[in-house]
Amino acid sequence: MTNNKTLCPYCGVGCGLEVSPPAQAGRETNRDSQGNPMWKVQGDRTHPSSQGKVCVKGATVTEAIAKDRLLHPMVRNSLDEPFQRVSWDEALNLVVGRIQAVCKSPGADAISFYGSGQFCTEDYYVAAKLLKGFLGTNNFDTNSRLCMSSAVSGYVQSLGSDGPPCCYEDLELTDCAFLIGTNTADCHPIVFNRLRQHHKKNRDVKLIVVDPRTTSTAQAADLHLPIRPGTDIDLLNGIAHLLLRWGYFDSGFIDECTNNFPAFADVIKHYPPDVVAGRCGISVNDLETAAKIWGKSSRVLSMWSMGVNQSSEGTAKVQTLINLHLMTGQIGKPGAGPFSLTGQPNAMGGREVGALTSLLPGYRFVTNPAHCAEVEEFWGLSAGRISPTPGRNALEMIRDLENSAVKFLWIAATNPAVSLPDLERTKAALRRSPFTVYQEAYYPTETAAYAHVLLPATQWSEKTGTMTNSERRITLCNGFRFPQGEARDDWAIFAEVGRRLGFVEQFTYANSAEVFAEYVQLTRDRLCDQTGISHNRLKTEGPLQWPCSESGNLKPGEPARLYTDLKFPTPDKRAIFAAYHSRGLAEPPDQQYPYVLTTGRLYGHWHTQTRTGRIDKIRKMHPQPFIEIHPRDAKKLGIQDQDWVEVRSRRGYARFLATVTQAISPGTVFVPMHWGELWADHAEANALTHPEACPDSQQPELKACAVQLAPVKPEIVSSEVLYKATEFKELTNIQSS
Ligand SMILES: Nc1nc2c(c(=O)[nH]1)N[C@H]1C(S)=C(S)[C@@H](COP(=O)(O)OP(=O)(O)OC[C@H]3O[C@@H](n4cnc5c(=O)[nH]c(N)nc54)[C@H](O)[C@@H]3O)O[C@H]1N2
Ligand SMILES: Nc1nc2c(c(=O)[nH]1)N[C@H]1C(S)=C(S)[C@@H](COP(=O)(O)OP(=O)(O)OC[C@H]3O[C@@H](n4cnc5c(=O)[nH]c(N)nc54)[C@H](O)[C@@H]3O)O[C@H]1N2
Ligand code: SF4
Ligand SMILES: [Mo]
Repeated sequence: MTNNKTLCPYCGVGCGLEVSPPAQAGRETNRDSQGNPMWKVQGDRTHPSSQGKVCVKGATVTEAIAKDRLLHPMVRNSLDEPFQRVSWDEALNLVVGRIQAVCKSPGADAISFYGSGQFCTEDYYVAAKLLKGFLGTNNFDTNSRLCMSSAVSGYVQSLGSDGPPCCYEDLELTDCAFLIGTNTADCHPIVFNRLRQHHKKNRDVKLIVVDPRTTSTAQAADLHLPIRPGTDIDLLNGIAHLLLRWGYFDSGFIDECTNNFPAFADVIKHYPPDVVAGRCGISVNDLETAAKIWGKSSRVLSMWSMGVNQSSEGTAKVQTLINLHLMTGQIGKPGAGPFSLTGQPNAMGGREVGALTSLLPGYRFVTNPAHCAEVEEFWGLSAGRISPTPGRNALEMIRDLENSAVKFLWIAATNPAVSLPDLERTKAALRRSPFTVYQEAYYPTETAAYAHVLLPATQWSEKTGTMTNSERRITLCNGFRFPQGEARDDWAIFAEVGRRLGFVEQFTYANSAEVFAEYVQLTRDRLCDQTGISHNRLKTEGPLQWPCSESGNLKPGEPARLYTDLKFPTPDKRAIFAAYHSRGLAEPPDQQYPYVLTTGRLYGHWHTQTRTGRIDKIRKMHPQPFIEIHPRDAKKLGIQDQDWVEVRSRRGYARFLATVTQAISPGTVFVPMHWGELWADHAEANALTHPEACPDSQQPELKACAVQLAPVKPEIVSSEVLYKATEFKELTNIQSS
């Protein structure tokens, strides 16, 4: 394996890429549309997850990596002042001095760190060691709070541990793929591609899609259930009701491998088909068809993502889906299982490393004294140094900025001024922060406007580290370009801060391979055992799935599944049925706000567009934000296709061009999440959303809020939504030197 193999830095599918330099002897130079030389990308055929395939995002990624980069450390005293370029030494002195002062008074609890599923495992690890270990605060959260935390909490509560048990080979072995709350075709394209091939080749293989919108995923389905937003638990309990009634359950598995079935059976009694169909807004016939397909299939693979997780009952939704697998014994065997599709490229790695407020490395919990003791010993800390209480999560961070409990905010590799809910409130809270460090690869991004210190980070292509994809496969992302400007690797910045705080020995690493080697020791004998993996092994043998212990004999490319012995990591080795009734949406529509707004993604764009907004091909694909409205609602409101519409919620407003389409259910509207302040005027999905969250996972309900709609006169909005990077530069007052 040569060192031009890497991983796509976008979604959790984790496709292998091969990159070749812009100018190669005897070959024509690759250029982007502006004529700049560009690294060429192709799929890595040897990568077991993607087998040479890539989608448009992976294929165009190199077009954005050198544009609008943050090149030097910058500081300013207040948000109204311009940034001044400083040396790394000055910037780090300032940061370290501030941490020391805050730790002295009022104490480390006033520090909040907010990171990202786009970190490499090594970045997370050093940050977690610094914050949770050496600073003694669990106020370390990541944007996975908005993304995967319900999946984590659902897996933990139903199966005893986090960790998707399936692998991609199951896509080609299943009889029934049950896709719920996932637009896989647009958001996990290469997973969908593999599934679709299998589905097309085998007429008996069934594809069921549960989504209020007729997405491109739903269009490929044998059965599409366009349920009302927030009625997933009704649907899943309704399917369980029929499976029980018709005798499609595995009593052996239920008896031998699970607990709590009676409580679950008690709940599903209350979900007869007519009640469920009415609540979900689907026909009894379709509900029965879904249950029949599930019941008759010998291998059922369910997949889900944000339509399930981003909900005020996200954990309950995940567990209710897992219930169906437990009831029918559809887990721990090829082609079957509850498969959470991870959003970001390394959200999985974050979970393994403990990058949520309640976690520690190796799937450990801060609330478990034995876990704390193990990690303390490994890091050479005194007993009790790690706090036994979960720290401040993303939403609590906003709350505590409001009440001035946060004195030092450190944000890295995420753009909360676009991606957090209830943006007006979020921005006001960020504005109150007495000291914010923002560690980014690009400039400008919306969040830079709220920073006192900007630290330039290297990004994919410039740094070497590992990432774990949805099927628990770890790939080495090789750095293949020189860093831009003075940018440094995230892990190296955290380590440098650690050394400057006096922990020289504990934070001295020659390279990221050393960081990884240290980290894997904390996975020894844990479910996510990675002690058999090293940068060197990944380099020579290619990507590896965990579990992969030192003594393990798994060969590269050989599929690994969890729970094939039907033993689960709970105290009595049994999985647990959850018994949940549906609670519905946190903010249901009413007379004043009669529509449900749902938000999500488009095929070409990635989140807040820091990369994809700078790629011509993708901007042409999705030139502007829009709102999908059903023709019936449009007619009632006097809105025609391409009219401007103002959308208001209790928290804010935004304006979009209408796309009048049957692809959305009546009563529901959809807007994409990708347009922040930098890319369009008043088109932020999160200006509208609310921060109500799941009580178990604390994941906010980004998928539903109540809104009202009204047509607006075209003269009050600009006819074209503009790319405003230059203006934004002035807005945030950067001074280039
Ligand atoms: N192109 C692209 N791909 C991406 C990303 C990207 O930004 N762009 N981001 C990555 C990340 S981090 C993530 S988390 C994933 C997200 O991947 P997905 O979860 O597939 O994407 P979303 O569009 O956020 O939401 C999925 C679907 O949930 C549906 N939905 C809304 N409410 C409900 C409900 O109540 N019940 C059900 N069953 N469905 C509902 C929406 O209509 C939508 O089609 O994508 C990853 N891949
Ligand atoms: N309404 C609504 N809101 C949502 C969602 C939704 O469906 N609807 N989805 C939520 C979900 S699932 C997610 S995951 C979030 C995503 O939201 P964000 O995390 O805010 O989105 P990104 O644009 O991916 O931001 C990542 C940032 O990291 C920077 N970056 C890239 N690589 C590196 C690196 O190596 N180091 C450093 N330091 N920086 C780097 C990028 O330039 C970019 O600015 O949005 C959430 N918000
Ligand atoms: S499917 Fe995901 S990982 Fe694969 S190329 Fe597309 S964005 Fe990258
Ligand atoms: Mo995500």
